[in-house]
Amino acid sequence: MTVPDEARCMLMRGGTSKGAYFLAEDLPAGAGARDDLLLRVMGSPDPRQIDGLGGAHPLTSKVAVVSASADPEADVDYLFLQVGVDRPEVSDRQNCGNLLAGVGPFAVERGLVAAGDGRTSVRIRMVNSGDLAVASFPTPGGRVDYSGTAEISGVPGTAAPVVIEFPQGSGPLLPTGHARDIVADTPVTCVDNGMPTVLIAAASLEVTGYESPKDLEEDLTLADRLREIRLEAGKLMGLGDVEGTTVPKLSLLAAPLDGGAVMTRTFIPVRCHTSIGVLGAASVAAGLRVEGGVGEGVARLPAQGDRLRIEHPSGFLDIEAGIAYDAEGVPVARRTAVVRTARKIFDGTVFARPAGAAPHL
Ligand code: NQM
Repeated sequence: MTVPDEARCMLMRGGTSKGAYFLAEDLPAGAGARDDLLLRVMGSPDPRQIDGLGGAHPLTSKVAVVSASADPEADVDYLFLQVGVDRPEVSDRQNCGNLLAGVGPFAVERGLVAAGDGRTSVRIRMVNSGDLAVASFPTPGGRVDYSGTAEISGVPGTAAPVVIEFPQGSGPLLPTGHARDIVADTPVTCVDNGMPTVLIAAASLEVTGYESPKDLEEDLTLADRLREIRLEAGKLMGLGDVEGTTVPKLSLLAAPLDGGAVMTRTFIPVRCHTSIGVLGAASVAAGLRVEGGVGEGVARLPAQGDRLRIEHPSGFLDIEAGIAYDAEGVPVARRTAVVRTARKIFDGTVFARPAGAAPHL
């Protein structure tokens, strides 16, 4: 297999994450050669990713692969790939709603979608889940404008808003079929509104849910407990053996501190998120509304409307996510909508570490 050592690439911040965006045609067609190149582009495996683009954290070791879509309901296909930081792994088992924020602007920048004069909407098929999303953003004069006044917690400054809407998702909202399960002696709600997530009241793990991500990551007793819950919940959710995978995520819930619906600490799944993922927040928001779920008695839901404020370690994320009950009384997700921002950081050619030059670990 001959794998190239360079590729056309755009580095973008998408929401509170950062990643390398590629046209599918600019990467090797086979998954083996593609992943080999991406690991070397990111500088993985290496905890510092010193010899590549990666930022030494899962939130900055991400890739978006974008192409024109054959689906008549979509303009582009978006495949998300999570590149391991200290492990030589590239996973397509999860989606990423944060990098999704950059996909529409990237599609316009690369000429896959023609910009409207003023605003552009791009219909995106998320290849990882098969679900659709629609992103709209300002394109004055037919060019993407990244500047604006929208503010999102976890990103300094302001930027142009990217409004993302998800019509109803494809899979079951409650993958175990129950509002509440007991997993490793712990009450949980397993929910999937775009991201398989296990909701747990922080108090049931003897933490407050207000600790810093660093303090939680250093709590080895907690790490063992979360690992045990995740492995068991993964099986119950139909995900099989999740030992080496990035899903399900785990969100610890505590009462809100600042007028929101709930405070969260989300494990993705080993590192603790410095904010919260978009689809992770969509799953938390929908899960809180499920009657009999573990959010009851912890969350404070607004009296009306679909809008919820999810508090997290660096602020909050406002999201519209409603549920309904079908004729059999099974909860199903309705439309989800969120505002993110994105920014082009560089556009050019990325030069990968040469094949075979693995870093010393
Ligand atoms: O849940 C991190 C992120 C994410 C995922 C993760 C995301 C989402 O913040 O939609 O965006 O959960 O691994 O980038």
